[in-house]
Amino acid sequence: MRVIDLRSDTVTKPTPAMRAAMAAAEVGDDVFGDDPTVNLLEARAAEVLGKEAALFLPSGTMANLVALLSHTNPGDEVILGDQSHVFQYEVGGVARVAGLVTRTLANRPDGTLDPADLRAAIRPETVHSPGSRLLCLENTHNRCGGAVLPLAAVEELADIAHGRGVVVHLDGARIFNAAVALGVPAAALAAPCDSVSFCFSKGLGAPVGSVLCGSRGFIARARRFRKLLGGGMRQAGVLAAAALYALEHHRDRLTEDHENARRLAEGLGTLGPFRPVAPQTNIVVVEVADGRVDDWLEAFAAEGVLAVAFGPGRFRMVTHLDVGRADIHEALARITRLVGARQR
Ligand code: TLP
Repeated sequence: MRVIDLRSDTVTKPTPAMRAAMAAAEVGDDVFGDDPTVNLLEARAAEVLGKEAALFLPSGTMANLVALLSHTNPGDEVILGDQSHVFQYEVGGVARVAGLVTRTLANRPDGTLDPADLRAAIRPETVHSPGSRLLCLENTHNRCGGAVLPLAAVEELADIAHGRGVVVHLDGARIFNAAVALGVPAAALAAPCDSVSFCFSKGLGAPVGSVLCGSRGFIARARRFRKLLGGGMRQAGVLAAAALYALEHHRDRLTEDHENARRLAEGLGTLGPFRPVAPQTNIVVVEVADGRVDDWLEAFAAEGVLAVAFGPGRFRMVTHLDVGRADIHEALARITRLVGARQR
C-alpha cells in the first residue's frame, strides 16, 4: 500500500534532478566563506526577497533564533502572536537562548495581530521595564491554517512598530506559498520587514535548509550568531545546490499544492465527522466533530494516510511536492471507506 504522507510539507524527498544538482555542486569551506554554491544561493535568496544580504542556515528554527539574537540584546522584549511558530514550537529558544521577554498578542484567525493591541503593547525601556525591541510576524501562518497575511496588514503593523522604534522580523517559512496565493512577488511581502527567514525544506521540496535575509550589517551579526549556535557548516554547497534548485524550479508549482489542499478540504467536508477550515494555501486544518482525534489519526495511519494532531479536537494535513492529485483522491477514498465502516 502506498503511504500518503500529509503530516507536513517537510517530508518531501529530493527529486532526481535535485539530486543531480547536489551531486554536481561545487563546494568549499563555508565558514571561511569559500563555498561558491552557498555564496550563490545567498546572493540569489537576497535578490528574490529584495534584501541586501542573506545567510544559509540548517533550519527554520535556527533562522528565527539567529534573527532574534541579531536584532536584540538579552532582556529586551519581543512582541509576537500567541499562535506563532516561534512561541509555540521552537522549544522556548526565544527565552532560553536569546534571553528575551515575550509579550504575546492574540493572533486573529487570519494570522494577523490587532493593530490596537500592538499600539498598546509597545513600551519604552525605563529604569523599571524592558523595552519592546522586536515584532515577529509569520506569513503564511501555520497554526492559523496556512493563512496568508495580506500585504496591507503587514504594512500597517510594521508601520506602527517602526514608528515606535521597534524592528520587524518575518517568519516567512512558507512566504512563497503566500506570494503565489496573493499573486505578488515575495519581495513585496518582505519589504515592510527588516528581516525575513524562509525555508527550502517545506513547500519548495529541498531536504535541508533555510535562509535569513536582511541588511548587510544585520547579516554580518547573524553570521556570528549562526556560528555561536553551531550552525556554521563546511562543504554545505551540496545542500545549497538542492536549495538553489528548489528556489528556481519549485516556486510556481505551489499553486498545485494549494489546489490539492482545496480538493482535500472539500472532500473531507462531505464526511460527517470532519469540519475542515477552508484552506488558503497548502495547510488543511480539520476540526473533528465526532470521535477522538487520536483514534481517527490511528485509523488513517492503518490505511496508509498520515496526518498530525493540531491542538485540541483538530488535525492537520499538508499538501506538497510528493503528493499529486491522484494521491489526494486516493487519500479521500481511503478515509471515506473508513468513515463508512465506522458508521455501520
Ligand atoms: N514547522 C513544522 C513543525 O515544526 C510544526 C511543520 O511541520 O509545519 N516557522 C514556521 C512557520 C514553521 O512552520 C516551521 C516548521 C518553522 C518555522 C521551523 O522550521 P524547521 O522545522 O526547519 O526548524
